[in-house]
Amino acid sequence: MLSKFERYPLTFGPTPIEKLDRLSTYLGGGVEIYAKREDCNSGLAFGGNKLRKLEYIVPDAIASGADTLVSIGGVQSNHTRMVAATAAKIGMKCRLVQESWVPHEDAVYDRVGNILLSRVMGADVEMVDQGFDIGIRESWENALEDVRAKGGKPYAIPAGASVHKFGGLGFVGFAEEVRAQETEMGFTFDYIIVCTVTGSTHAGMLVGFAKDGRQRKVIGIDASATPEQTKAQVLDIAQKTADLVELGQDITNDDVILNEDYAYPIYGVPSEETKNAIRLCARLEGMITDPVYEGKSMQGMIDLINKGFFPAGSKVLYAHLGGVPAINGYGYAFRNG
Ligand code: 5PA
Repeated sequence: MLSKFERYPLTFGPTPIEKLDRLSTYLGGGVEIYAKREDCNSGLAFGGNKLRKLEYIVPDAIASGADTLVSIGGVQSNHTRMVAATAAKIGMKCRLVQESWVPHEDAVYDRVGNILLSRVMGADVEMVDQGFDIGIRESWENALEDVRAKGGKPYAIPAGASVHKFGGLGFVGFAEEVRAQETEMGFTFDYIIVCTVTGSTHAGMLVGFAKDGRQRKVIGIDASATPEQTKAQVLDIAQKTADLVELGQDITNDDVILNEDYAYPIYGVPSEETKNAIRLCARLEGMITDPVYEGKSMQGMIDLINKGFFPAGSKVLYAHLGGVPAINGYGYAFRNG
């Protein structure tokens, strides 16, 4: 589905699929849980889901003659870290807008984890006092203008690389990769769990898995706590991406399965249940998930298994999308383990 698009490699190649035996057994053994380790996908600053997206965006950035990648996220944005790493790798400058998307408890929140790494990689980091919003932001448009005013040539990458024209392609590739791995392993997954916020990860998967009729088996776990906006953005990106790859079938609102039950209390703040899911997975599997995204989708998957949502014998693929560096900003929450 992607052969006509140029791709700039930023990842090691196909990501491993790992069986989570101890977690599966702990949860009763009725469901087999596997994890696709997007968190281990690259040597670029700890990797993560944004690199698959950026692989299809970088050729356009280079072709545009730009000298500066400009993007936006919260203070502990994984996406902005990935843009900083990508800029370093391709020899461009990087300008990042870090908004105050999360009310935080830790004094070091704006000094550790993702933002620390972005600064080390030489990004020009601007802190902006604005709350959470996955849409197009004035602060980001101002940053683009500022780069221009200073004689630079910016290349615009929106939040999460999502509403970029090529933002959905990377995760179409994820679905194709899973299909090839399924052929090798000799079985197919019944469900795919994905954490959803700005939408292009979920949207790309929908399009990729629509090819074999599995788009409604992609279960998005909302972590935005603004699910209406997120769902609409997933649908829009999925429809545009389907056109782009010439899928040949419509993606409709009913194809977007977004579970809203685990994003509480608010974006970026883990509930007690999220923290417990992070601990459980860490203690049974040594697999670390973060308090903003993957911890919430882990909590969602565990709860859905406990509730009997997946029929006995189901094989569930948890997409581990990365994001672990942010846990450094949550030392208080985990001060006692
Ligand atoms: C993010 C996003 P989408 O934004 O494509 O829906 O992906 C959700 C997601 N898991 C899931 C991890 C680890 C993520 O980092 N992160 C954003 C960021 O700024 O880091 C875009 C919000």
